[in-house]
Amino acid sequence: MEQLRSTLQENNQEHLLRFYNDLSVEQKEQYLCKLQEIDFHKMGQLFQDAQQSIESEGQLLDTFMEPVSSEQLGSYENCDPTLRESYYNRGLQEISKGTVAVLIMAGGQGTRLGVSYPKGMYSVDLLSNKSLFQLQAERIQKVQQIANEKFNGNGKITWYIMTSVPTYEATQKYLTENNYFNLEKENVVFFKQGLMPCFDFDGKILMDAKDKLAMAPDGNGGIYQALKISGILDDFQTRGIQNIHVHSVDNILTKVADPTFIGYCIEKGSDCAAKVVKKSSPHEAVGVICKVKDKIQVVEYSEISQAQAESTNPDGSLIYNAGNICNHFFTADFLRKVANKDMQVHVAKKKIPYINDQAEIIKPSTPNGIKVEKFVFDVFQFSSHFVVWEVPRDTEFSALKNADSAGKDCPSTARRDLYRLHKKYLEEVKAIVVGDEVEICPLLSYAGEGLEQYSGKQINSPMHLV
Ligand code: UD2
Repeated sequence: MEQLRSTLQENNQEHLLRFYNDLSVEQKEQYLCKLQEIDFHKMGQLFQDAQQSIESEGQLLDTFMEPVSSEQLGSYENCDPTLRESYYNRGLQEISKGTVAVLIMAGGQGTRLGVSYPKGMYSVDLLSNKSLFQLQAERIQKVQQIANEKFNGNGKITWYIMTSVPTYEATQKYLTENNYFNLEKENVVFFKQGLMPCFDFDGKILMDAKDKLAMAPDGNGGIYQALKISGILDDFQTRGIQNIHVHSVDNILTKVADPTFIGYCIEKGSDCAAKVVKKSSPHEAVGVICKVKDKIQVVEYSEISQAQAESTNPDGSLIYNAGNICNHFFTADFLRKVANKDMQVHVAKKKIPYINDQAEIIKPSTPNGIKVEKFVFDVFQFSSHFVVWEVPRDTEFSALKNADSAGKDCPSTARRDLYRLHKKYLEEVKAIVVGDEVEICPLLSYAGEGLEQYSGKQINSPMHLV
């Protein structure tokens, strides 16, 4: 106890013991254990770094930012169709050999969307009424079937689901109750990312109970430590998994286990890659892939300065135009390599419920502290062969971030973009689609293939093809 007290004093955190004497013997024991798990010196360091990045407001980055060189940018649209087909087949071949896994980052809390349950469970009111998780699980089944039929294999895609402490229970319950949407139970693996303490603006860690620190998920960059601590890196080894497609939960168009992307990365000998789309506007809420001090990285939309975001080439196109869509490829070896790397932290000013000196719960109406989180893309600098794959927005990206009142990146734009894509797939096989509400079940077609039966046929909206 004395040693802990002096550690807290050294790090200006002794206020964490101000309710200690009010606790029962059992509460005291549990609280001390939790405090001992925290490296207060490191937390103090994190806060100093955090302060610096808040004050610089993106200026620090400006002076060192450069666009990525064009030869590092692969592009679906500019790629020779035969070469693209070979990437697609290479990806399918790896899936049929069982070396491919999908890892969905599902720890985010759907605050902006305005729901209290995990976003993967959200339905954007499609004709099928399917949730994001169901669409993703069915895309896995379909691409697995295509791969095994083509290469006469029996490969299984393992679906790893990273949740945070707040999203674990609901996610696990939802997927088990829905029988993993017919994926085999042994190929669905849940694991949790870590938590980080929340600070007030003076660097003091907040408490949200007499025996509890205010904690928050450590960001999607928590994945690397979580993979190690949860034994998932060993599970990759056991299952012979070498290629992992890591993507966000909240993009309704995600090509889950995308064979073309996976094949491209493997053919390029890449250990780490990112999918991008051309930004829709200078201030679109996506990070940009660029170089900072000659190291590849993503500068997040919340950290780029307005000047850089708006800077244009002579032809008027944005200089920083490679919009990160939270859709990555890693080899298992690379994930093992970065598991112990100290990651940069990012800060966000937030409204954090806490208890005051009278132990009353305060729910602030304005930001009262900062949350510290790690970003998944901060490991790109450790890659020995980083590549970028640019994809068309209309076939691969429609983010679900906000409630419909926002008018963009919301349920109605997600629903609209999925219907538009599926209508395009049908018109590509010369079907005549009357109206706009047409949905194709992923078990019928993964990405527009296998629809020849509709050639020349008229399809009247609303229509759900299964
Ligand atoms: C993310 C990207 C941004 C852009 C945008 C596209 C990061 C850090 N930023 O911004 O560059 O690609 O998406 O829509 O990736 N998540 C966790 N644990 C956490 C926090 C988030 O698993 O602690 C997951 C979350 O469930 C989602 C993904 O990471 O699947 C993106 O998270 P977000 O919504 O917090 O990121 P956003 O939209 O600010």
